Amino acid sequence: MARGKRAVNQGESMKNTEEFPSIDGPRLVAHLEQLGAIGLREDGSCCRLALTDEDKAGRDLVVSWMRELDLEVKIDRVGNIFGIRPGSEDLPPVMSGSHIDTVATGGKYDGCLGVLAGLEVIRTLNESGIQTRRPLVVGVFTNEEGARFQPDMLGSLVYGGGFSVEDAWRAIGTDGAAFGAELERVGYVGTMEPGSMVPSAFVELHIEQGPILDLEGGLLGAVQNLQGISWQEVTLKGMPNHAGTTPMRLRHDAGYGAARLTCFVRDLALNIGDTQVGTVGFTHLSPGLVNVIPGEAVVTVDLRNTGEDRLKEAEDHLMAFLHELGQQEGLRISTRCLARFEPVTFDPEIVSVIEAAAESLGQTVRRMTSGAGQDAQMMARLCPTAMIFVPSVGGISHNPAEFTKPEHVELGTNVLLRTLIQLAR
Ligand code: HGY
Ligand code: MN
Ligand code: MN
Repeated sequence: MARGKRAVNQGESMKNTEEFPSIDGPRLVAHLEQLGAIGLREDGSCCRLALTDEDKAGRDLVVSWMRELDLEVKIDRVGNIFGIRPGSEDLPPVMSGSHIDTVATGGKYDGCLGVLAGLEVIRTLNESGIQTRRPLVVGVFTNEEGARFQPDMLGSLVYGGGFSVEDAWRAIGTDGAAFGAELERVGYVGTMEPGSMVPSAFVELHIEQGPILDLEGGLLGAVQNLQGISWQEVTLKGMPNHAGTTPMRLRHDAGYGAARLTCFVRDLALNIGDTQVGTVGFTHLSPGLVNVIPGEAVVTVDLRNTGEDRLKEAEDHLMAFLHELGQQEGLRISTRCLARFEPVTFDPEIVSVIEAAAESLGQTVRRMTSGAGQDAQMMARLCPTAMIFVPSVGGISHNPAEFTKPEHVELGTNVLLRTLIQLAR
């Protein structure tokens, strides 16, 4: 049966509304606000960096909601949390979820929507007395953002088998703290073996974090793929010297090297074009004094592309540039890979079910690519996986202005409910 046809059929089969209760939108929005108040800063941003006290407080709140819903709570060896709702049969579960850690200047929706929407679906099923054939699980993955510990998506990467527990425990944060020690300090060292519970399917609801749905006026995205990510830390070592007495021709200025690199990354992305993006998000100059030529610079480079070959091409151009820059300026330049993930294609069947669920609610849905890294990209290593996107107003994210309208929060969660029930039949 042609995919589109099946989707319509599934859409037809989903039209029967008494099978599908509606979630309580205002209740979900209130929970997003309640979680968003943890780690709230004066500028309105959320700061719950992975495994900090704020992250612990968020975890404790979510676990308390899981227990209220009579879910069995399991925690794995890298702190991933799973709330498990039994099905009528003891089969591999259908899993949803996301992350609740934030970047240092985050919003209230990134990740949190996926976790709290999953719990709202379960709360609604409990209230409606609906039991699914398969168990339902809501997952909360550790350190998705990668803002403190790299690589990003660390918890789901371990769960998906792409990184060992030991390597995760050894990761050193940007503040010098060790992942394992922090996990112990916040009390989230579990005994469950990551990856031991293999779902039959994984569906993540997430804000788009980009401008497409908002600009196009579309309401929903069925995410079919996700771009590749390359994170590198570049260290440039020159010669610290007196800013007044050192002639320009004798300088080995690491600060100038960092500036050249920043401009190169932007020009590289523009020259490659299409989906290529490039960002220098962090630069640190030392000694960082007004009258000392910087002796050292540390710069992060984030390159992404939907095509693996073009991402590799961008990385090759970067390396060639750094080699030439080092020779021109007499700088010793080294790089360290912080994260490297190839593009991911999600499961077309799951995408079709998401489309059918949206259509059963009379909504239009467009197929999309995720520009952001997601826990779903790691779960796709284990089971059929796809994502649902709802609009981000102004395409803004990783910013206190991050906002998704309550009606879109509600709509996306109702699509998630129908998708999960359909998959858990
Ligand atoms: O960087 C990302 O795309 C994600 O927010 N970790
Ligand atoms: Mn996210
Ligand atoms: Mn994010």
